[in-house]
Amino acid sequence: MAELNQSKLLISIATYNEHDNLRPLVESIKNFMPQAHILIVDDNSPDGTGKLADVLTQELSDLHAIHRTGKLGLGTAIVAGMKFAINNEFDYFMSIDADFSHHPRYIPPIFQGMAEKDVMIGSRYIPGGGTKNWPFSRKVISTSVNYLVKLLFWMPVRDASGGFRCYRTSKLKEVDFDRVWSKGYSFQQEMLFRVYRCGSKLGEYPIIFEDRRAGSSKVNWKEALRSISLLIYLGIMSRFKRNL
Ligand SMILES: Nc1nc2c(ncn2[C@@H]2O[C@H](COP(=O)(O)OP(=O)(O)OP(=O)(O)O)[C@@H](O)[C@H]2O)c(=O)[nH]1
Ligand SMILES: [Mg+2]
Repeated sequence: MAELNQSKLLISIATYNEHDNLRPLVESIKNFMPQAHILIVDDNSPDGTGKLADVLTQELSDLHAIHRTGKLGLGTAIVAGMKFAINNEFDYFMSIDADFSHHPRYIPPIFQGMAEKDVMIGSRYIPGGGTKNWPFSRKVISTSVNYLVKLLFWMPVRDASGGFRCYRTSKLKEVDFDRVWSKGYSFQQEMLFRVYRCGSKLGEYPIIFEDRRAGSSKVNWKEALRSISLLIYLGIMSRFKRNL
């Protein structure tokens, strides 16, 4: 445990139109994990989230911001954060949504889990975990996608689609980011599969996922269908090809 306490953790927040959530989220993360550095990856949000990120970097030490030119997708925003963690010699990389669906109170126990694992997942589908205020349709789709992923990839986890995760950076270094196909929703499953193939030990910690606090939902059903097709293709190809 002493080793974990002395290590460097980067907590990365991808943002698109999260102005009203960002400041309270950053304050809450600092409250639960004062020693962590925070990175904001903003895609030129029309609501001024990027400008607020710059204000916060002036106010707080250990806070960094990456500004991209336009909405390039959550997957590529997380990869940008992972590359930042690698290039700046962080030992651990954690991703968290900006809308309080992933409550910062879970950061310490998820991080503690890294003492024995290479990836820790904030999990809705192990005992103690769950969802709150989620429409029935999203519950059904999320559960079905997780069954499908289990069938396709045989990974020893119950929640392969959640984005509240901590990775050991040394394992991320083994992943060839240029080979990652997903830019949208399937990114979480694909990245998990890629680190798992590198021999990572996966762990889960139960979380209650709450629907977003502020801002509007950006769910895109066309992208969801595209992601499911991509996962099916990747799962089948992975049986035949080592070099994906
Ligand atoms: N930088 C960046 N962040 C994004 C992009 N799309 C989504 N995000 C962020 O990624 C996180 C997850 O996206 P959400 O929109 O909350 O996705 P969701 O939880 O499936 O759906 P809702 O909460 O209903 O909108 C949030 O912090 C978003 O602001 C993007 O294209 N670029
Ligand atoms: Mg959300």
